[in-house]
Amino acid sequence: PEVPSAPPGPTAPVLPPCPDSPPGLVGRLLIEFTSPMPLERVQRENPGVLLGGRYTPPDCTPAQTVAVIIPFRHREHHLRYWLHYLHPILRRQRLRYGIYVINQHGEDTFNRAKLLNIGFLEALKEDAAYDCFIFSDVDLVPMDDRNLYRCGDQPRHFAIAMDKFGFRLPYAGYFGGVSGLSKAQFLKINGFPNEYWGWGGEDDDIFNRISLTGMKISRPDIRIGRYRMIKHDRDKHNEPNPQRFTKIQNTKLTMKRDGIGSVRYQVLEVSRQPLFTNITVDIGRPP
Ligand code: UDH
Ligand code: NGS
Repeated sequence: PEVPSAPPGPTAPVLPPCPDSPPGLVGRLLIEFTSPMPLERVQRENPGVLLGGRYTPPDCTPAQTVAVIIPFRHREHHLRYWLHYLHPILRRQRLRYGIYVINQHGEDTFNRAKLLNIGFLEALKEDAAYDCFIFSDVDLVPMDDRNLYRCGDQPRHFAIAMDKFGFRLPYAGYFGGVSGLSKAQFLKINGFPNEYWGWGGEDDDIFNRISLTGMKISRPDIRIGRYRMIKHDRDKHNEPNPQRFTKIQNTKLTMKRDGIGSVRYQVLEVSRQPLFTNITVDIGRPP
């Protein structure tokens, strides 16, 4: 007798793979930070974003799942602009993504790279499917939606033509602002350093880790990797780190012991907001 086939009934539609070049992109964007940006407005304008800042394209299946990690403390009004501009861009790019704001608790010295390490671990706890991690400062907004926030076969540097640097790289090895690594690339370099307290050098250490493990930075076209930075004064408790110049000379030695395998912290709160997941962490203080 013949084996009966599955009965007809509601099944999840199989969506085609998302295209390599998303069709709905608009190219160059007008970015400004003058009009006020209430969070209620940003929420109203992004109804398709799910709780915690998650999004999945309705019409295709993306190849990757992207966690966007933002190091954060006391920059609420920058975050509102960032969410206002980035959600529509990421949606047009047909990404499956989630937004994670890693909020440093307390007033001790800021530590950007340690917060990014924590973002990697905490995003994976939320969803083991994340395989691409985009690390973005909260004050950087891309001026062109063809700058696709996804990972490739080499670590990616996105913020290569910032307005404050005259739309050029400040130096060949610059890896600051916005960068992206696949899970495998991130683990290959033992993640980011945890021992850069205060401003500067941590992005150069990450660049060293990538070079030392035989990888090469990939970058978009200079006409596409353009960014506006929201102007701001120097933050409190993020003074230039006087140790940064010697530390970046020693990446080869330190990267084995200092990285994703050695990050110690305590999660104080995970709060799923309409447009992002806010994770408040105690990361300790410099020794
Ligand atoms: N960040 C915070 N809060 C802080 C410090 C840093 O959220 O208190 C985050 C934020 O995502 C920021 C990123 O860390 O975008 C990088 O820090 P930064 O903005 O201080 O670095 P940047 O190089 O500025 O942009 C350094 C001070 C520039 C002073 C210029 C005065 N005209
Ligand atoms: C380098 C810093 C980087 C920093 C870059 C741009 O000198 O961390 O300037 O800084 N490296 C060291 O200090 C060793 S910026 O002009 O954005 O303030 O990202």
